[in-house]
Amino acid sequence: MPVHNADIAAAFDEIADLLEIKGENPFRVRAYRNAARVVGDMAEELRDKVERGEDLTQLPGIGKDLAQKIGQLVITGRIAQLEELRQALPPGLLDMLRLPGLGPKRVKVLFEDLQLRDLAQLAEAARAGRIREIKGFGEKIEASILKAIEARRSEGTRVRRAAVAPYAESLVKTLRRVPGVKQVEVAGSYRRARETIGDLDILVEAENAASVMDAFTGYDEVQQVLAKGDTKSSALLRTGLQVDLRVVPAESFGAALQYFTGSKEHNIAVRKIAQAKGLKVNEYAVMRGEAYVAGRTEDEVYAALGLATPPPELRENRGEVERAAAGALPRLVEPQDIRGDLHNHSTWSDGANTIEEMAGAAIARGYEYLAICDHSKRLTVANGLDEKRLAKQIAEIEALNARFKGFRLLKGVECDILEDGSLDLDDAILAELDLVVVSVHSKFNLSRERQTARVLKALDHPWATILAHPTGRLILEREPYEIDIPRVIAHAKARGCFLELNANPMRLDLNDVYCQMAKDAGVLIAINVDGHQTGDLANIAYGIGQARRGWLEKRDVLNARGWKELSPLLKASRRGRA
Ligand code: DGT
Ligand code: CA
Ligand code: CA
Ligand code: ZN
Repeated sequence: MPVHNADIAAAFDEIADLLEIKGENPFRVRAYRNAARVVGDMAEELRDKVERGEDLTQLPGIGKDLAQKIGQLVITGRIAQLEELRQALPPGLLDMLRLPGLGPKRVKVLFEDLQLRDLAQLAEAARAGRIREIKGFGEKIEASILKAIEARRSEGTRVRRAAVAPYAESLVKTLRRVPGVKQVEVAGSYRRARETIGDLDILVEAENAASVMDAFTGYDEVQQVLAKGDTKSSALLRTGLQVDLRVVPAESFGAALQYFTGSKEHNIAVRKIAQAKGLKVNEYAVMRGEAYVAGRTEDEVYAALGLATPPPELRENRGEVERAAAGALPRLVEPQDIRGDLHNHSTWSDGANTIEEMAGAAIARGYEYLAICDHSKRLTVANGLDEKRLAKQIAEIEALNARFKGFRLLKGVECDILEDGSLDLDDAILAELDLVVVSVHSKFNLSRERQTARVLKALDHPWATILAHPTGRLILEREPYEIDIPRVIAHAKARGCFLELNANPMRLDLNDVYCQMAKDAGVLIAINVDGHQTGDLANIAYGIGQARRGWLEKRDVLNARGWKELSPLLKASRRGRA
């Protein structure tokens, strides 16, 4: 199995963890951690360098010893030192180390004094009140350990949708190539475009199940086959992601797709409708008594129940079943509805591409407009623009615009909202722009009252146009800050501003529920990629997925409007409050 940089980085991190628990020299530990970061960030596969016999000690932070270990891992698939460390220490200690609040020193004590070797034993000891007895621990730490273990359990091992997408796509491609395969679809939360995914559910219609199962378990990212049967197999990929694969006959494919797309709550509501009609629905078919009614296609299954087919993104039992029964489902926004993007960066602040390059990428997508909204001066780490530099940028954009036909760059800024709700740049320069995106990048820990007041005040500003990433959350990494979004929505409506659905797959902020709330309040949503390089424009797909989960239709989306329609909307949002 080929060794990727991520594998090398993970091995170094694990060595660092184990050395730390053993109480080894902190400098040695840090050398491994640094190396893990350097390797993890490298674009080129080290495997290729090793195979070409290149000198790895040229890389920052990689000495002779580490270079040799990389070579060992690439060539033999193992690092002898890591194997020895694993032998010497129980593997469950690493899980303990990853609990918030437990560093290597504490794990060492728990292991040596109480002989605790994994999370199960740790939880048991905490419940029995044995942790509080240890010197330096106490009741508070005992309680927080229990809480952290519970949280880990309920969270499971979900991953962001974007981390799963490449595997979903390549698996589908691999399976479609297997001779005799008729159809392959990804079902489950992935098909519903949830922002995080627990596992992948794949359905295949094929003449010969055995060859499909062989192709699946032989897929080169599979690390461990959990089960291999005639109709179902499960495997863990190298990333730890579980994939469940089912082979179903043609007459059941639609029923299986409906069932395994879920959600469970949606399925329960659908089953009730079926029962009321004297029908039964399961993963094989819709049945009346012993008689087969439907099951070949999803449309056929829903039609048999008197329902229009709800788009997968709506299937959360949030009203879609009633609407499907009434034949009144929304026509959700689609990728081709998007006419431009209203929040992008360039090399003027922390972007990787020039304004011209960003424009080229937007034109290549068929966009009519692209707003350049670099950071403002307070964000010094991002090389934010002050009034002078912004004035220069405006001149550059105007010069570039003279060269385009059927496309325009919009002059904008992503202006920081300061702690008191005022904006980071002078009104005079803001007045020169086509739009002003405002956002919170600091003081995340204000009280709900103060954070909300801060943002409302920013929206009161005569030139504020769009509130970017309104809750500040980073999926699976940072909770949203405390803020009253229903009030923000009402305020945006009253002031005639817009809210962003940030399409960066780490953010997807606003979330689905808030998008629906904004739509119901009549506030238009800008689905923006917040691009920092040309490739980021492709992230619009993630934003569209979330928008569809939020019931948004074309008319609810600000940048689903062409420039002719958009221009007066931007102007009105400002003139109305000037
Ligand atoms: P995930 O994997 O946690 O991100 O979420 P899902 O929705 O993909 O859930 P998963 O993989 O456990 O199951 C796939 C679908 O199968 C689920 O969305 C609905 C269906 N399903 C699973 N278990 C049940 C069940 O107990 N009852 C019903 N009605 N449907 C179920
Ligand atoms: Ca799933
Ligand atoms: Ca599953
Ligand atoms: Zn931004």
